[in-house]
Amino acid sequence: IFLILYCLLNSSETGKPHTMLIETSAQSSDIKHLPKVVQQKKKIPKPKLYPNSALFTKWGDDLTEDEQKEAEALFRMYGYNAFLSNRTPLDRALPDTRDSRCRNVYYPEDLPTISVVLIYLDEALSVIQRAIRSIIARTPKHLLREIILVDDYSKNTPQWNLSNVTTKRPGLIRKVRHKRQMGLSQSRNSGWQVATADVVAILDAHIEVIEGWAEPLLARIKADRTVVVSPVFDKVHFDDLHVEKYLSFGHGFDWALWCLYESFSQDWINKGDESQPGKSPSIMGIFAADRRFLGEIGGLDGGMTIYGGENVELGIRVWLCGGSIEVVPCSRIAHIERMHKPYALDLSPLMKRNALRVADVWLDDFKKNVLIAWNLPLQNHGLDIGNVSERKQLREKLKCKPFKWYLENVYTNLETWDNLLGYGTLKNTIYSRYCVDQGAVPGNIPILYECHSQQPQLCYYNTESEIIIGGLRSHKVNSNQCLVDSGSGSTPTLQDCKVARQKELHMHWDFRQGEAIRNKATNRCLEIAWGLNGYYELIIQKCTGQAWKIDNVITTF
Ligand SMILES: *[C@@H]1O[C@H](CO)[C@@H](O)[C@H](O)[C@H]1NC(C)=O
Ligand SMILES: *[C@@H]1O[C@H](CO)[C@@H](O)[C@H](O)[C@H]1NC(C)=O
Ligand SMILES: [Mn+2]
Repeated sequence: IFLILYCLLNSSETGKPHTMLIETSAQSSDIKHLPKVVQQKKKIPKPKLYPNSALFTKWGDDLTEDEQKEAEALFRMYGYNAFLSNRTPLDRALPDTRDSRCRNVYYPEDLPTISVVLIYLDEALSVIQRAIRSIIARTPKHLLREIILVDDYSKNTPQWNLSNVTTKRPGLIRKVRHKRQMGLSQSRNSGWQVATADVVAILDAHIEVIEGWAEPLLARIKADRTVVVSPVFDKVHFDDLHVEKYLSFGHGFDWALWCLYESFSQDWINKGDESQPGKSPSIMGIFAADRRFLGEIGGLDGGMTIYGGENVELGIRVWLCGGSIEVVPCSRIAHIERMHKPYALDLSPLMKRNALRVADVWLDDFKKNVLIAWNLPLQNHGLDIGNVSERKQLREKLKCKPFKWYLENVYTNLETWDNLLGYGTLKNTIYSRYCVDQGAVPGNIPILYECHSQQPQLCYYNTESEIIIGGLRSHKVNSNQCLVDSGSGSTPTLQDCKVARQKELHMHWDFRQGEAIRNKATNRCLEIAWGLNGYYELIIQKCTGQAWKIDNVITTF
């Protein structure tokens, strides 16, 4: 089976669906839950001061009230359990989440040297210290040139005492601090600029590397300097900091450019060796590359602001401009999945702006798919995407391939959305305050509902005369919901479009902007009628001449 999983965890933050957790039942016995620092004695339960805080759902039963206050305050600041981190050994042991085959690989002594860049904004000191400790302890000494800390203008920069982590290797740690917040892209560039080793690994600072993480990355880059590689991230739970093994996936995205994990190619699966690197359409943001090659292809797009899209931009550019991307399962990094990120409560506006920038520079005719995914008009969306002329020049200078090549050769799972005629909310002209909406989920009865223009109300009309309701999926393996007239009764239904096509349900509609929506098979119309409950209802009936409008028209229909 082919899996697609969104990578951002909490939907309140992003408006995106939840990520499924990827549990590996086969290997879960490998994973030792680390001893909890806070002793769990069975006593009279302490009163919970924060019953609604995610931090205390599964953790912290035995904390005193003062401890709860401290832990909650730190959690709000960092999005993870900094209270526990401060009380956990910096050199704690981690489960070895590698495939057993990885442990027997022989790597030559003369691998390229590595500079490790840790970028951060408002990160707990003990978390950064633990990252540094793990890198020093688990990277061959003769290969580790330096660790570069890039502080993107954190609000509370602690007076750092790094003596616990650096005693034996003076000069190993270098610091860069931005004078104002410049975002993920610029942070990565700042680290790259001061790096001196053959290879640069750019990581988040809320990570711990797992034994043997560097060698497989360095070996791939030594074999081919144009390969940009990513380790596999295992999940560190934000509350009790235990490590959960994740399966190896490729890194992809949807047309809004939200990141997601997806299965490697059938070729990779057929090899039957999960320790082998797999080709990936994109990267998540944690990666290693030949330092000079990364410079030659233009580093990260410095015009990106704060958060989002920069990883997809790099992924597309690497593929189009002469390189490739691989995820290397033998290289593993335990990464804290924060409950919330320090950049903004709602990441969507940041993401949208950067996504439009990627679309403008790289996507050619497929730029419209990004606009459709964000439900923006094709002309004059009115958002400021900054100056992209330098990035367009870069694309010319590097003689990069057209985006179509990427869709045909690299990311073949993306649906190209060629057949769309119109998109957006669908409103009846006699009562345009209400929109067609997919209705209750689970369920398959579309309704009329107060307009909010979120995914449940996004509708599409295409050249097959299908009406899709409730969002449009970006990947060929996924399916949309099509409006169907069951032929009797007055209730409209939604059916999986692929199934509806197979079963030849009545799913084809004559529709022109500002006119009736009439089923080709039954000749009945989608209309609204005053219901017994005192509201307008969405129904199918003998046509009475009602008209509909969809927000955006791609091709006149
Ligand atoms: C690091 O060292 C300082 C003193 O140099 C000490 O106060 C602090 O607790 C140490 N941090 C950890 C996490 O061990
Ligand atoms: C965009 O940047 C280029 C150089 O990078 C500059 O020549 C051009 O004037 C800028 N355009 C605008 C509108 O600022
Ligand atoms: Mn992270």
